[in-house]
Amino acid sequence: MKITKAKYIISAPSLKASPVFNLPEFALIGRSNVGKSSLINAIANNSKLAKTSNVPGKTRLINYFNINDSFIFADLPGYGYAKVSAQIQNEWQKNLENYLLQRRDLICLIHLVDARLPLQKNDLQMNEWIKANNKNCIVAVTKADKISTSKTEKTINDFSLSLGFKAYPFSAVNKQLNAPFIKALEEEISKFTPEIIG
Ligand SMILES: Nc1nc2c(ncn2[C@@H]2O[C@H](COP(=O)(O)OP(=O)(O)O)[C@@H](O)[C@H]2O)c(=O)[nH]1
Ligand SMILES: [Mg+2]
Repeated sequence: MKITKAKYIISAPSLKASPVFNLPEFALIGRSNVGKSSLINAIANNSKLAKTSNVPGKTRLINYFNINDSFIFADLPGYGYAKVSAQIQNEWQKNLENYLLQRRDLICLIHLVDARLPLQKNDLQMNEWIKANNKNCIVAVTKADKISTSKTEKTINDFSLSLGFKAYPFSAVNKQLNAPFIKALEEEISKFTPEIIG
């Protein structure tokens, strides 16, 4: 897969406000700061496409990116960000669940976890939810450049076993590590059958 174009499309507050693209869609889920925006930028070969920062944003929006006119990345707000009111969190939870359960062309969730950290409580909660709802999912183990090469294989296997989905190393810094992840995306995309319109 050679990415020649990537474009930010829109930020939507809910499923209802989301356009239908008729393209296979991947949703990026993970804690704030795990590397969701960096993953999008790395795949898109555009360091400015999705905002990356150390300061997690407060905005609860689904950010849609069109990659190569062949698939969509939906960047979801990171979980584990406590500085919003319980009411806003509950509201968003409903919105998010609605999107994850009803979005027509959502073919696969990408659950991002940090290679350097043990699975956190909210990672495990997310994983339970994904399994309870029978969602298709792959795990991206981010910041893989931060762990020694000799540990990578075991780390990936451990994540895969703990979460019950295939896991792949990912690095926005050392892109050579990303080939198996990209291949997994391609495999998911190849299973997509577009809706016949008209
Ligand atoms: N070393 C390294 N740092 C990363 C990687 N991915 C993200 N980061 C850093 O982690 C921080 C959070 O990344 P970001 O993509 O904004 O996370 P998000 O909140 O999940 O969107 C930023 O400082 C990034 O530069 C990676 O693969 N390797
Ligand atoms: Mg982000």
